[in-house]
Amino acid sequence: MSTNATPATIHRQDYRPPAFLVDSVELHVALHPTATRVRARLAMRRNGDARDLELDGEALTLIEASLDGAPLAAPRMEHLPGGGLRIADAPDAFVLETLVEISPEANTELSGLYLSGGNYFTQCEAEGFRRITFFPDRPDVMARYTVTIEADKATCPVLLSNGNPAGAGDLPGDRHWARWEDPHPKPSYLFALVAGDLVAVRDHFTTRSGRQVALAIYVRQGDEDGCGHAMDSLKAAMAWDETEYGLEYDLDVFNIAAVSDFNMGAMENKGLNIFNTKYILARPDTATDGDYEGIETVVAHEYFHNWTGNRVTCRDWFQLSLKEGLTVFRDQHFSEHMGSAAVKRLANVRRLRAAQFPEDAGPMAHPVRPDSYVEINNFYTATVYQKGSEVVRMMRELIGHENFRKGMDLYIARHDNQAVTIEDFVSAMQDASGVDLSRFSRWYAQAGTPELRVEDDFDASTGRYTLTLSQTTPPTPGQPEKQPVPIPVAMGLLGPDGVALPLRLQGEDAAEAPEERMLLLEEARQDFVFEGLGNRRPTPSLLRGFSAPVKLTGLELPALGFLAAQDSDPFVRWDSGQQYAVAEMLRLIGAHRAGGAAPALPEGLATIFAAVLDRAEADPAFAAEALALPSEDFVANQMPVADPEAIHLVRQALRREIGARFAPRFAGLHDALQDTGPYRIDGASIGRRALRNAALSYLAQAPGSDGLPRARAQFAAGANMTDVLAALRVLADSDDPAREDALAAFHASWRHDPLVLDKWFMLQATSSRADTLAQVQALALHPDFDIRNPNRVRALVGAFAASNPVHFHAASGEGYRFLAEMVIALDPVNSQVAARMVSPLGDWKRQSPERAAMMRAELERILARPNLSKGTFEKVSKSLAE
Ligand code: B3K
Ligand code: ZN
Repeated sequence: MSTNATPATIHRQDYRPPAFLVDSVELHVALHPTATRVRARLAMRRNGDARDLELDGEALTLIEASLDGAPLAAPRMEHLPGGGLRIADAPDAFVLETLVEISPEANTELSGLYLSGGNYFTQCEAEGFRRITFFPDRPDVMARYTVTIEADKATCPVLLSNGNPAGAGDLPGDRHWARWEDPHPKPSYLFALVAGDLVAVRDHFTTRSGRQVALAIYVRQGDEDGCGHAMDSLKAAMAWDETEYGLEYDLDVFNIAAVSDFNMGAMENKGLNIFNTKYILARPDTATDGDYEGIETVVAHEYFHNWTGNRVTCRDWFQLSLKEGLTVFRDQHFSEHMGSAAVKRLANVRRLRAAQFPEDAGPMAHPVRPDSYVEINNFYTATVYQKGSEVVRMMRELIGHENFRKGMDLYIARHDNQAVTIEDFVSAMQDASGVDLSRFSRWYAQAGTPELRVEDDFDASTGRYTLTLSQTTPPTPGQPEKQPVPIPVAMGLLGPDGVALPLRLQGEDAAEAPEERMLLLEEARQDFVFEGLGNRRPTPSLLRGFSAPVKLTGLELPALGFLAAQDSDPFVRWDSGQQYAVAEMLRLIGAHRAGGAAPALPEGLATIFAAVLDRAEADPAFAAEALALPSEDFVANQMPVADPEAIHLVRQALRREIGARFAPRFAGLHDALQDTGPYRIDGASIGRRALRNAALSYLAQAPGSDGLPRARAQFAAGANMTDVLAALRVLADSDDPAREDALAAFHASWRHDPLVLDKWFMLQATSSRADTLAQVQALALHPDFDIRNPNRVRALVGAFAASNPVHFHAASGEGYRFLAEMVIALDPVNSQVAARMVSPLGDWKRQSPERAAMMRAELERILARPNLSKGTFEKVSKSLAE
């Protein structure tokens, strides 16, 4: 029996405006590791009929409170069950003063004010401010903040908060103070404070209207040499927001502080972004190309929030995608501009399919704008972020790029300094473009990934081609019936020779037939009739650029092979190759399960690979993507009942066969693409390294090849972390005699660099070797494993459970048990991270009955723990629902 009381569900429809507003906040924070004192002076006023004032609060010790100078006490003031405060009979306007004590040192949740490496940091989104002071902690209460921080001079030389600096001075007892004023009203979730022994890497930016902005990145001493890429990315993002959207920065300073203990990637606090060190620190010898790309994206993302999120914020947390979907769209667009646009696009699609599609098909499926939640932190999801971004992208394609820009201008002009809804955003787009978006809004309301099915018919005697598109969206929890959504389908038709055919829809003028166009599927099923094709039977190239977040089905192998080789659209070329590979893998898995012989490389697939290799050096980044077989999870998601062992066996066999078949070409690429000059982080250099390392990885699979010696040499050469890690991954997956030494050497070199050590954990957690599960269990007891550090937990536990399906789904059930034990151990320490770790266990419906029963048993075991956090409770109980 669970001893957990069922926590309350919050419903979107229950939204009510705040009963009281806060005009200004004066905070005085006297820092101390175990007894920080926070004095808050709130100028408040009534905003409705309610007489009683209710304030949120959590883990606060109240010292004193007063209203308009008069001390407050029971019975007028009472403590509420969750930790909040109620004050009866509040006047229309008043000043409320409270003094509380909190312990940053005891705060392992990393929400509110906490200590990391002796320095103070805050994290307030979504509901952390209530762990700092009593407050109406909801995003539609926007106030002006003045913050005074006081601390020991020696341990805390740096004192930072939001806005502009507004004074500093010394205090008796070797203490000092600093004041910060934020002129822009903001919701409490954007409050931030950083204090400690940090050093600043400085730069500056002049906005296009001439405002001088002082930029600083605060890091621990010794990390200064890792900030260059983050700083460059920041300046590029600031310039991009001006040229692309006309949006300038609005304070005198922009500060970033980096912290090793952080629940997620970064946080967009006004004027004082706080970042996981993972998304700031990078040197060629410590960070991979992927890390560099992540830094560029996340720095830009947080910067872009200054307008989409901070100046215009969310009315309530159901509107989260208003800021997150839009800001992901903005950062993806920026990154496409900074690198190879086509390759960035398909990498983002790959991520969407890996994370969001399964979420949409699983127990936690929810619309981009959810209808209810228990713990809002569980809804910072791939659906809200990535699918939300795809919805914005579709809207831009539907109304046109110019209208989209007008819509953004209108949205900001209308709602600057307001807390608004997704409807407000759609209305601005609709009003600016004149396009009716009411039906389109279903994308925000309906969960589940639509399946787009294609059928076609060609009449060579009339030159008429009928393309029939139909859509269905499977039921999701709480949404059994689905309506059709408008699906923009960017498309072309290829003639038998691969040349683009003119696209003339029935009734159109022959003179204006384009070679590419956007069809809009609005109904469940529609015919699109093309004319004037003569006797050239077309092959349809659909969903170019991934014009909608849907699953495309209905194309047969010959068409996929043809598109993979011939289409002009890089996304369709890549995707057709992937779909082809999935179809063949599913066939081979079926044959293997039926007791067939060892899987052999299908000739059609070999032809596609050969074509990719032929063109590899013309676009190495694209080739690296096209050479990657679909992941084991992706294949599993296409099966009614997954078979992790068979999938792994077939995928590994194909990798071996591909390695063997093309060994000389892989060896040639590995030689030819070796970097000679200094390490460079431009798109072309990244692409070359990606292709070279893809070649090495295949080569190492080929029996009798020199792949492993090459990996050893590449590891030893230590040119840069991208190449070192790629080589070490090959060794870590192998039985090579040098494996143990290489891992030990890597550990010895980097044991003092937490971000690099995370890679050491992650490589072992995701190894395909048979002994991986035992290794992972041992690593959880390693002295360098620290359950209080979220990066380390993600590197070992998260990577194993989410990215090593064959071992996580070990037939013994040990993988499930390991994850459950970690969740149980983590929940009382850091419930946000614990709840995130639960997801892989929720996938039981897709597994065999034996595995499903073991997964459910582990979920039940977690649920039976006393005092489970509401976040973990929500994830586990929803995961168990039939
Ligand atoms: N807004 C933050 C995420 C906060 C997560 C709270 N659990 C970072 C971002 O999306 O930019
Ligand atoms: Zn964001």
